[in-house]
Parts: sequence; C-alpha cells; structure tokens
Amino acid sequence: MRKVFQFCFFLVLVSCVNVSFVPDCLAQIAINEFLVDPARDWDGDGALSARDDEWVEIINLGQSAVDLGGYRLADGDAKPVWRYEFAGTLAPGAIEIVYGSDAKAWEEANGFPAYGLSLNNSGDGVRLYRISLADTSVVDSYSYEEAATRDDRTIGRRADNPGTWVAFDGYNPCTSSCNPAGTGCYPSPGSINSCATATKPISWGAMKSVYR
Ligand SMILES: [Ca+2]
Ligand SMILES: [Ca+2]
Ligand SMILES: [Ca+2]
Repeated sequence: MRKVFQFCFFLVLVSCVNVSFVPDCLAQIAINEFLVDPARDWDGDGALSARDDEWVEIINLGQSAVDLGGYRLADGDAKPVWRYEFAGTLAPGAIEIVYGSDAKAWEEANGFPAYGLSLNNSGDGVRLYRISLADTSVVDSYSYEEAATRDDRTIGRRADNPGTWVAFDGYNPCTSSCNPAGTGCYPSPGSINSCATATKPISWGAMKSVYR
C-alpha cells in the first residue's frame, strides 16, 4: 500500500512540475481572462457602463465536457457574495464569457443586489466557486492590482501556457508598472487568448535591424 501511495505521489509531483505543458494542477474549469475597468461598450448594448461592461471568461482546460451547474462567480470578498451562476455544459477547450450585464440580470432574478460582477478598479479578486451539495469550494481565483487592469486592459492565461498569467494591454499599453506584465496583445472576449495581433511598439532601430 505504501509503495502504491509513493507511486501516486510521484505521479502527482511529476504532473505538477510539468504544469506549463500539461495543466494537471489547474482546475478543469478555470478563470481564463477578465476585464475590470471598461472604457468601451464591451457588451454591445450601445452604452458604456462601469458595471455592465466588465467581463469574466471561464475555460474548460480538461479533456471532457463539464456540467457548469453549481459554478459561481464572486469578487474578492472574504465571504463570497454571489454575482453569477453558470448553467449548461462546457466542451473541452470551450470558453464562456459573462458580462456585467449578464451578472446583473442573474442577480435581479435571484434576489441579490444588482451590482454586476463588482470588480473594483483599485484592486480586487475574481473567484470561481463550485457548490456541490453541502460543499462550497474555490475552484480558481486571481487577485489583481490596479495598474494591470486600468482602462480596457485584461488579465488572462496564456493560451500556450495556461499556468502563466499576462496582461492584454493592446488598447492601453502597460508601462513597466503592470503586474502581470503586458504583452501588447488585445483582449479576446469569448475566444482563446490570442496574441496574433500583437502590436508592441517597436523602435526604428529595431525595425531596421530586421532588414539588415
Ligand atoms: Ca470595475
Ligand atoms: Ca455596454
Ligand atoms: Ca479570451
């Protein structure tokens, strides 16, 4: 029995060490990207709203579909105040996005104050919980500082390395103060966090060196 335990422990250890390639240590359903401080009409209702245009994405990092019943979002409060509960099924690799306006509608329908996702611009947290019978547990969470989320910057997981978080700052390039670091890439609401349109400023000297 002891050897079996040791072998299993070894497997867990190996899988954790390789988190950058095989995200076994990450929850199957995880926070993928979020926007705290909207400066444009992200939910497409024609109006800019500090509440309604916030958004949070979740992703299924596993190999099988997951029933999202019981998965809920909260902000960084020590005692969770529920902002949204997911429903339906999320296929492997699929992403679901929740706008502040979706959270507001859920709150109104379920008797909670209509604060939307309630992600404080000055620093807060995004937490994904799962409620299963009498058990409520944090599945994934991320605490952020103000700079990395200011005016249309998002924070999200790298698609090629989900254990690493970066800032998607294409609309509002980070200076050295961003934590996590900026990428120059744009936010990708509802889709894989891509860097295909990276536009980090490049100096004339660096550009000339490419053609030498
Ligand atoms: Ca906010
Ligand atoms: Ca809007
Ligand atoms: Ca995305």
